[in-house]
Amino acid sequence: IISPALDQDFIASENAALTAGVEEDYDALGRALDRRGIDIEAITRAVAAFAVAAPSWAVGSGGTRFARFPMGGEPRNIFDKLEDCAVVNRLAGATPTVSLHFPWDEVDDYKGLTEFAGALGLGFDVVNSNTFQDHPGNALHPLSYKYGSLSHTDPAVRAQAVAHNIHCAELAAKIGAPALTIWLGDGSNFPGQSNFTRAFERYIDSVTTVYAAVPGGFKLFLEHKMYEPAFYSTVIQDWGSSLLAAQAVGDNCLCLVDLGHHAPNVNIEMIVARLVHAGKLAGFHFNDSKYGDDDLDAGAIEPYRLFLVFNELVDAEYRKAPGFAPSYMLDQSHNVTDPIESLMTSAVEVQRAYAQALLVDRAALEGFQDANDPMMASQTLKRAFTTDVQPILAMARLRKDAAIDPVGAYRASGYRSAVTRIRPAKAGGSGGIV
Ligand code: PSV
Ligand code: MN
Ligand code: MN
Repeated sequence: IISPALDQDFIASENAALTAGVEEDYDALGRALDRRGIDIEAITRAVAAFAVAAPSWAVGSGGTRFARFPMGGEPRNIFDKLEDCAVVNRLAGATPTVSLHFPWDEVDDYKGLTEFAGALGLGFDVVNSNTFQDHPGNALHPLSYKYGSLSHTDPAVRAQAVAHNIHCAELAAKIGAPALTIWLGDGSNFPGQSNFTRAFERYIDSVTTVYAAVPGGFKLFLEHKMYEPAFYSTVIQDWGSSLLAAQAVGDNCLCLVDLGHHAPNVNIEMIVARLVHAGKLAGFHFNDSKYGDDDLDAGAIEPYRLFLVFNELVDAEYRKAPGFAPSYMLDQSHNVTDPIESLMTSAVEVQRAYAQALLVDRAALEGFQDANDPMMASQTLKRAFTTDVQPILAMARLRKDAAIDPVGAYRASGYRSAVTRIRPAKAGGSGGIV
């Protein structure tokens, strides 16, 4: 598609009216940070270099198990999805890669797909397998996953799920993706339905078989989730099970943290610290939630928690934690917003949390911790969190030729109406996640 949303001159003209204000605010913030001994340019450089992958599955309207309300111009295939992701990256300047989901995003020609993405300025990040639903008509999935996949009681279903994951790793190699994330829905709905120990052992055995088949250096990420679709027990329900499994499988098997996959009130930032300590932090699926796996936009509900997660990540960077190189991805479902607007906003919120965490005076914090001064320690974090870093984020975008105001520029571009004219309307329906 040829759209102003992807056009440099259009973005520059949208930025023109806002540039003087950004420069003024940036200079003022620079002086204020200088008084705190912080070089604003160093922070802006780090923010500009920060990237988070966009999920291919999030550019269509989401839904709940009750209903899905489609919007206009929903992507028909992975090529349309990549065009939408290119708009997200072009305007917000923070999502240069896309995470694919197989078999949803399977094509015949991966060289062509990689070239198509490259022409849009996009690369590929970690890929995802899917054995949490059946794939009718797909010859590689003749057996049902109704009662599980990698941990299924039937060795034939386990073998099918193993083969699918190996296939996904092969596709990852074709597009230059560095890792495969395995999230599955395996679990049980009734006490007694499943033997916890035997299911876990079957799971570890299956993942070990996948691991043995993938090339050296390629990573497997295990994604835990407390509940849903299974409502009594889930095989990899928390970071403890995830860590035990990753340790049993091998060095290149790591634990992925999706922010929505925990019990309410769980201290996620502490889980992050523990996984860093164990050298097992794979990375993140960023989103936000109030109740469960709500998949709301990152930073929409609990921005302080997002900041505290980044505080741990910056601390690990600062301490030079061995092997620390997490992958950052968004994983959201957009039921009532335009997904392009939500993804841009979320990418900026994740960047914001990173920028705020970079402002923490780490030497002072360590001093307050060692001196057992909880008030000053907590104020040190709050001081960083309450600093308005908006001018840094805007300046980083301006310097990258992205939009100072991504949502404003997107609306002015008319992209949604343009794709609504080209792409046929999709059905709504009574439920389903994608
Ligand atoms: C499951 O809730 C999840 O977070 C996993 O990451 C899936 O791959 C993704 O959603 C899309 O269904
Ligand atoms: Mn996820
Ligand atoms: Mn989820």
